[in-house]
Amino acid sequence: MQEGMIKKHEDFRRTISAYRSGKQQCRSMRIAICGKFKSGKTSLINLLFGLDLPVQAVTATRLVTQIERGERCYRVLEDGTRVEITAEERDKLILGEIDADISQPVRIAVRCDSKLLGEAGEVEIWDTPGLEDTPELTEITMRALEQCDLAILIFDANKFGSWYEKMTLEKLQDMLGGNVVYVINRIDLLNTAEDLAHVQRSAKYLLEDYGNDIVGYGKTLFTSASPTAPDIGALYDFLHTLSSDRRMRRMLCEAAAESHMKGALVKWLEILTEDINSVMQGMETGSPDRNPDKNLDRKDIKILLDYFEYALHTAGSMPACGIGDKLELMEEFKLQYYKYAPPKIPAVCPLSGHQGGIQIPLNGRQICFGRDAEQCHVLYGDGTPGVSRLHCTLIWDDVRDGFILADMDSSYGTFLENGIRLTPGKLYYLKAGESFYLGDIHNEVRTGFAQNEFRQF
Ligand SMILES: Nc1nc2c(ncn2[C@@H]2O[C@H](COP(=O)(O)OP(=O)(O)OP(=O)(O)O)[C@@H](O)[C@H]2O)c(=O)[nH]1
Ligand SMILES: [Mg+2]
Repeated sequence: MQEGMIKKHEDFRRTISAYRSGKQQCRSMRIAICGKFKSGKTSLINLLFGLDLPVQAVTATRLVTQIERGERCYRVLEDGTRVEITAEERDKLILGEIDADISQPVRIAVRCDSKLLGEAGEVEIWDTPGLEDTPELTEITMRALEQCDLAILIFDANKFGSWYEKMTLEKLQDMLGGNVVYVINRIDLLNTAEDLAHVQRSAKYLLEDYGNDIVGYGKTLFTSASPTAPDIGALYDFLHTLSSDRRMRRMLCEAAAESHMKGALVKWLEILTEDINSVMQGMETGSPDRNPDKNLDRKDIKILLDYFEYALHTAGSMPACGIGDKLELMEEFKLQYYKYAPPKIPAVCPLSGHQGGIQIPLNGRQICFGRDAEQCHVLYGDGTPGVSRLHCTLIWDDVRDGFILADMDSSYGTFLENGIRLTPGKLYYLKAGESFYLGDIHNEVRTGFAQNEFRQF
């Protein structure tokens, strides 16, 4: 199998099972502050948490900055390890002045001791790069949102309603199961009370369908992060409620986890469908991935089939996760797979004895070889030279994909095809196609799979 193909599916499987087991919910609640370029995200965070993260009129925030309870600053690497940094390095990294590859999911962790982060750090705030600034920064923010439980979407009061495409609102709503709260910032720049009333009416009109029963629908807070006329009371109160309301946090985390899982499943099913269609086309022509250098073997196709079944089963147990046409695809894929790679039936073929020349399927049981009709499945006549009453046993091991042979303390011994004599009672592993013999080379037994895979006798 193409390395990438199997790895990709393994990653999805791991993500889905983490959501299913509820592991995603055993961490702090993550709140993303997001919004368009220069809407005042970082300024609001500075005011709320008494921080001095870089706020500049032109340079964009280029990395996710995670505000958490504690002291010091860290750079969080892709694998989760943390490297301590100075405040100066922190600012340079955030503004992209240090040559950090921003396409890597590297975050900066800034610690502070605000009680808005909960008594024991139950809440984390993620400051994100501007949405719809550059595709690269939007992608970073979107990936961060996939790991967050609630989004606070910041608007600029002066440009309200002029840029947020319905699509962005829908996307956030979907991604977080409605865990979205809206903030209209820069209200200090509105000239009159009439202007403010106008923005309030527009907000109601635009946002009233977004949200959920936990946060409310179209929940909108008004703020100013102007250094000269700050007004963050409404947002502070909201965060304060959250940090002290455990039940609400749990409900929000559950709602977010369910919709993240749904999002991951939908994406996975799409990719699985694409790969399976390509593998099926390949199976018809005998080359499952249509690339002769990287043929999928039957084990890999089976893994793909198992993942597809798992994904469909999980999606089937979730409300509003349409899988109708995918079930048909799975049936078709199964049929093709079994045609392409018929199930293996481990079997033996003794060359002598009562069943000489006959294929005997193991059918999951341990089979015994010898002269005793009471105990043995593969029988030899009384007086057969070299064969004991109960001579040896053989069983198929699915995990090792091979046979296990053991000598039962026979008088003349059991031998591998290279002539090595088995130590009685010890287990020997044989690959399908390998032979062994009882006492004498004439009593050879061949192993393999029923029907087609035996050597010619
Ligand atoms: N008057 C006024 N200025 C603000 C307000 N909020 C932010 N600013 C100013 O707007 C500029 C950009 O603010 P930032 O906090 O960096 O905005 P941001 O959304 O974090 O920007 P990016 O992360 O780069 O997308 C700064 O010069 C702030 O001082 C506000 O409410 N009122
Ligand atoms: Mg910023």
